[in-house]
Amino acid sequence: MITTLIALHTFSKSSSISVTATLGKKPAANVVVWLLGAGKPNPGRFVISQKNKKFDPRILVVPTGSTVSFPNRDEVFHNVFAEYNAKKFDLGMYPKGQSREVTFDKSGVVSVLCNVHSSMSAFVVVVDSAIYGMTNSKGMLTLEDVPKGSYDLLAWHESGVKISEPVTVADAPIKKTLQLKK
Ligand SMILES: [Cu+2]
Repeated sequence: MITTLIALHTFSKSSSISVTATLGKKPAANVVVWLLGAGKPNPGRFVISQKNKKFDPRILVVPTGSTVSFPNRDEVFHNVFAEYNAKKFDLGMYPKGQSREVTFDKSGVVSVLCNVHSSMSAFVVVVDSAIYGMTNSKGMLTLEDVPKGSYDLLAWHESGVKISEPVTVADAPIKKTLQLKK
């Protein structure tokens, strides 16, 4: 049994990266983390609802090429607009039950707003990566099934902080602490 475990360990082609993000001395939630160079992005379909005059989820990470729809689930009209790649997109005003969508074909951080309600704000973080995630309320995230190799580990927080650190994945799982601010 012990022999088998050792063999599996030796021949595994991937490992994991556990990230803990802190802001000051507190855990930092909703930090978007991704690996550059670990596979091509696999685009998908995502949803950001407009409910109770809020975008939900407020922060979304998607691989490049993904389409995000913005259904209005409120009784009031909402609008969705943003600057994206120095180009403004504006989905206009639309009522409950309607949805409009945007395809994000280039990486970057998109700040999404509603011109009816100035308090409404969301971020779509578009990443050129197949391996990405977001820290939980404890500031933690584990990226699983990372192929062995060297990458750039990138992180983004809505305060504007960006972090880029080299990381090399070998046999053993890796633990990384990202200090967004001391
Ligand atoms: Cu609105």
